[in-house]
Amino acid sequence: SSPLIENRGQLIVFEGLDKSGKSTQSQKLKEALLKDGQFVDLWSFPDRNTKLGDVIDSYLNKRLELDDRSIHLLFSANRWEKVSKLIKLLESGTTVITDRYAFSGVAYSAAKGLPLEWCKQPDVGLPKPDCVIFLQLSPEAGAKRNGFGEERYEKTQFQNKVLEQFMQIKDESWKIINADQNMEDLHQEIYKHIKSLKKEELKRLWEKD
Ligand code: NYM
Ligand code: MG
Repeated sequence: SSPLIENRGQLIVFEGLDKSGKSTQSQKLKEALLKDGQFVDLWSFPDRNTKLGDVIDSYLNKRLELDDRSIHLLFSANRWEKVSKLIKLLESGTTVITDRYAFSGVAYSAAKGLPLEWCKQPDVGLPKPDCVIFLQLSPEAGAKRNGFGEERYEKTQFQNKVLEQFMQIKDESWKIINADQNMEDLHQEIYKHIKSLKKEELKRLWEKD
């Protein structure tokens, strides 16, 4: 492949239900790749540190009510406001790991009953991840983990619906991993998979190629 492809950073996305271990595992992957000498940035969506993110945080903490479509578009806008920085980082050779991305956007909104195709549209054209690590954990196991139930959406029945939607939107770039195992084994499995990825040209999400 061309030097441009060889030198670009990778976009690695963690997805999964609430409390599936994404934050812990994305942090551990970042540390491992840094140790290998790579440039790595760790992001999360929603990014609650922007003005839009502040509104999203209020919604998730039930201080604010919004129409389902309105909040869906805000989650997407919260990704788009960071895209130029994301592309700059990838092109300059930094690998970006994100804790959630557009797949959460679609899965959580579609689980409310919004049409799947409608849900995808606002995120069409975002940088396509080189890999989506999906941490699979049963909603029942997630519910037993610390902190579950505090935010909007953290109800076992709803999480089951979200899981169904995630399974609708997965594609060949997904690696589904059993998250119900110890932290270190899980990390090793993820790390090995990431190391096996071939470098390819950066594509865009949900565009016909
Ligand atoms: N969420 C997250 C959405 O509903 N749409 C989105 O686009 C994104 C990125 O926000 N329950 C939901 C999923 C989570 C919640 O995320 C907060 P986290 O990673 O649990 O802080
Ligand atoms: Mg959460």
